[in-house]
Amino acid sequence: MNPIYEVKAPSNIALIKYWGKSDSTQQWPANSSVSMTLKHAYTQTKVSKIDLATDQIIYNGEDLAKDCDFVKKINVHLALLRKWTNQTPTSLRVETFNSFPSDCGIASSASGMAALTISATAALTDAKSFAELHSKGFSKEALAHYARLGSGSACRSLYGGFVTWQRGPSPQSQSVRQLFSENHWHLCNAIVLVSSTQKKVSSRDAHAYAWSSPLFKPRLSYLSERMSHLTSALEHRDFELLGTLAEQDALEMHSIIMTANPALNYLTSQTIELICWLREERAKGNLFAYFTIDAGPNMHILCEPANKNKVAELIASRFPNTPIIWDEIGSGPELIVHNKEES
Ligand code: 2P0
Repeated sequence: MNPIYEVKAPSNIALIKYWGKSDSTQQWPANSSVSMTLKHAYTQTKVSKIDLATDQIIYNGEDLAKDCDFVKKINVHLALLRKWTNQTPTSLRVETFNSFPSDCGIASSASGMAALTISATAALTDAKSFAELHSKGFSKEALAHYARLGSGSACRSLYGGFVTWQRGPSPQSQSVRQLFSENHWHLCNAIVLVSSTQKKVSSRDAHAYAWSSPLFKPRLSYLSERMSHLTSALEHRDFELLGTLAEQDALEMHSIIMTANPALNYLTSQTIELICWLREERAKGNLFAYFTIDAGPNMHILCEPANKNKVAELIASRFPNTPIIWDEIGSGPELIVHNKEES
């Protein structure tokens, strides 16, 4: 009777974006980044050992074909985890579910790779908690390292609250840590769902083009300054400063994407309309909210809880047909182990 190792890992939204890599094999980012861990946008992954020759991958209830890209990506990551845990011959059943639309700029690869890394490592090592994983040599830091190899932004989903992924002076010295816990500052995040269509060019490909934009090197030259201002905004709960920096950083990332070779564009005319609208409402004093946008068309509106109803009301009156997914700062991943008969 094999137990089921279930992990709920959150997505995260970057306030200072990871964009571009210095070394793609070692997943060494070109810059350090900071994110806020979410609560309701998560991936739930259940892993158990099976007596079959190959792995079984089930995504949102569907038994996926072995040759689809999603399964291939999971297989590559499972091979890495088997090697790390020294459990090469073990086959696994992986059942995974996203609480939100995938591949459209809500960081499903972050929550997905974090959930897969923790659940598969726990299953392969028979560890029933993070403490047990740690005692067997699989610390959160080490799990973040392996999650990062699957997808860069996934390493930040190992922790709750506000999290930084520091580039460090070499690929080996990069690190991930919590800056402030979720109890430090309760922020809300309204994901304005402009489109839930899968994006045409993956973030992975787009990262590689960053270096060809003339704006990329100038960005890298002053990011450490923005990072220290952002850390100070978080420390002092200075929402205006946090929002100003998050907007600058998101627009800068999209400017790089749009001026790279090949030039890409993740924004739509509705995203631009939303940007103009939100800034006008803020200038008029109607809305104390700021935005950020990941590698997709959807806008993440950041606000403090006292302004949540006002944000919802104004969006509903100006964009009545656009769905909103409400989220907030969250506490990081959870690991639960079930015996098969109770699952
Ligand atoms: C981030 N994004 O900091 C940035 C901002 C999207 C926009 O990291 O190649 O899926 O797997 O390391 O993590 C999305 O890219 O890329 C991303 P890989 P990933 O969240």
